[in-house]
Amino acid sequence: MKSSLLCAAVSVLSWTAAAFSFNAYDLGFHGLYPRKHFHSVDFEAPAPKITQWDSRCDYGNLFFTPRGPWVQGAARGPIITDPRGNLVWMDNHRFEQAMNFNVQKYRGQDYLTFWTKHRKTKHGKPAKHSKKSYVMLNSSYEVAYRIHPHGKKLKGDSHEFRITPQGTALITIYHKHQADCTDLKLGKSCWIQDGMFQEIDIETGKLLFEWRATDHIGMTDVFSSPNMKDGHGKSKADAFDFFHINSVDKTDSGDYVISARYMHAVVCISGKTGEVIWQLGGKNNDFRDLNHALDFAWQHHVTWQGNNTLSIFDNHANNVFHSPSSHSKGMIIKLDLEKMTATLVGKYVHPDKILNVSQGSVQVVNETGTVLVGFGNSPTYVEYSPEGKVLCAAHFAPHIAFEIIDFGLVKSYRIFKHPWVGKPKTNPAVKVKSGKAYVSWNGATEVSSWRLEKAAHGGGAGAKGGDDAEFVTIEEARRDGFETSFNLDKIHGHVRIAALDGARGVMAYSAVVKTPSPSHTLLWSSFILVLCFMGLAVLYRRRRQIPHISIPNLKLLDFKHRLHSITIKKQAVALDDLETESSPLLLAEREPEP
Ligand SMILES: *[C@@H]1O[C@H](CO)[C@@H](O)[C@H](O)[C@H]1NC(C)=O
Ligand SMILES: *[C@@H]1O[C@H](CO)[C@@H](O)[C@H](O)[C@H]1NC(C)=O
Ligand SMILES: *[C@@H]1O[C@H](CO)[C@@H](O)[C@H](O)[C@H]1NC(C)=O
Ligand SMILES: CC(=O)N[C@H]1CO[C@H](CO)[C@@H](O)[C@@H]1O
Repeated sequence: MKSSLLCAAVSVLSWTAAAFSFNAYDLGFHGLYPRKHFHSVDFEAPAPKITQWDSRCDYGNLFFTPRGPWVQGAARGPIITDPRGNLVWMDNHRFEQAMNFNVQKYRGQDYLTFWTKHRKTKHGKPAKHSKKSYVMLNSSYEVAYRIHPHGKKLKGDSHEFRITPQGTALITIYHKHQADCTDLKLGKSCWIQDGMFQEIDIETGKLLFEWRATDHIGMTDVFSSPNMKDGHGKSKADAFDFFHINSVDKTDSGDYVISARYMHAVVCISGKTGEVIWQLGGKNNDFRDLNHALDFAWQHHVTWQGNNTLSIFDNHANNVFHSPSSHSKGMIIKLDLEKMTATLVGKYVHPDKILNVSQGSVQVVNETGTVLVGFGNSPTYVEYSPEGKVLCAAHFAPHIAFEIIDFGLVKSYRIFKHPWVGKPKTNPAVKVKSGKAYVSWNGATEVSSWRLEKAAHGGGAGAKGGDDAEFVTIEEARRDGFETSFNLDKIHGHVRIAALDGARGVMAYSAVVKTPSPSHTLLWSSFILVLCFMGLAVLYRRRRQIPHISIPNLKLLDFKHRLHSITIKKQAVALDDLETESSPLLLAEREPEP
């Protein structure tokens, strides 16, 4: 009896050890969404764990949008990190919720593009409804274009925002209306969520093309059936999402390829008539499968790669109950449009054989030829060689939060990799704290070092003006990730920090800040000493009354951060848009409309 118990305990332990490799990160000791904090700014950046690395991944920056019930307050918003996970830029102030964050070219310039929504305010209070739009930020992180769908009451949906070489935007829309649902066995009239897309000219805002699923797709061609997540069709609020469009792209011939998740198909739509030209996968498949090229279901992010080639993220599952033998994967499929055959030319499986129900992306990184796959609902991404060999793998939440049951506590709809040059119009942020000066400059990609300078004449009113002549260089330091620090030992008076480019030219100065004067330091240290002494005395007296409780290894700093994030979390939850994250158990990534 005893030995079998022991045996069970040992096997459970070794399973846990194997699954989470017994490290603090994966067991959740750093929280269910580990974050990096800074002194100079109030950001909570992701702290990804990299489990595999190859120098071929040292290229560009990563663009993603962590979200979910565990990503709140200062942790939200669009995020750029370098390939090793160091923060480059985030904005939790203007864009608290973003999805599909990417870099796209428009008229030869790179823009940061994403879908976002922000809560309107009414009499100073957050209103019930939020405003949704697609945003393009230029290299100084300013809104250069904002795009809205055409049509009364049509709202821009988060699934797609693609800019074409012709300077147009492709967007998706979910439109609720009443329809004849006899084919769905839901009666003569039910509420559905129609799948639509529009092509809009970015410069003029003109609508160039619009397509709607119910005009061209039979309702019997889908694999979905009414359920809690997708609605039952009984009322507008309960409209049945029968089609689930989740990506649109344009082919070289001016037609469109869309991903219809609930059809398990990629559909090519005529740019002239809106008719279906061909369908890959699903009930009306037109292609002969040469090597498991049609082995996908509930897919996302279909991209036209040119030369009759498609990339697809094959989710392969639609609910948490699934067979352990199947898994999600990135796929590259080559079509022959004369012989009507489909060939699988690339297959990208997660090293942990992840199977995930929603979201996800596949990007062929043009410049390196690698393939970056984001696993959507699971907070992990992997970069592969074209042949499918895992080069780099990382996750931004502990294994414990997504390997056992994955309720999407932390996730990113898609993830992309691109080179990016950012030149913010702000100034570097500086903070003097505990004998150090901390400096950072959100989004400034061209800073290579920092220079600490001191006001020459002991500071005072003159120093505030920031006249160059009055400052002398004390020290230079190479940029060290997002935030760099200088020791201020024996430096008294007013200081400022200059951001230097590769040629050591000054790009900008921080504000001028005062370092604590020696007399103050002395005063404070004696005051703190007295406080400590008093504290000790009180503790000593208490100890004789109550039993001793030891708190193992609790760092004061951690505690402060935790306290801080709890306060922020509370505020954020109160203000949070309940539409999206109130039901983490409903694994759909779509934005149910109010
Ligand atoms: C970015 O957009 C803002 C606002 O439209 C504009 O003032 C600024 O000049 C633009 N910056 C660049 C580098 O294009
Ligand atoms: C396009 O595909 C054909 C057939 O697979 C191949 O021979 C050709 O090299 C490809 N062209 C490009 C530019 O990739
Ligand atoms: C891909 O990269 C090549 C050079 O590496 C460039 O000529 C081409 O325009 C790029 N294509 C896209 C779509 O960015
Ligand atoms: C929701 C869901 O299917 N999550 C799965 C993601 O992948 C891991 C690894 O296979 C599974 O354990 C989760 O259940």
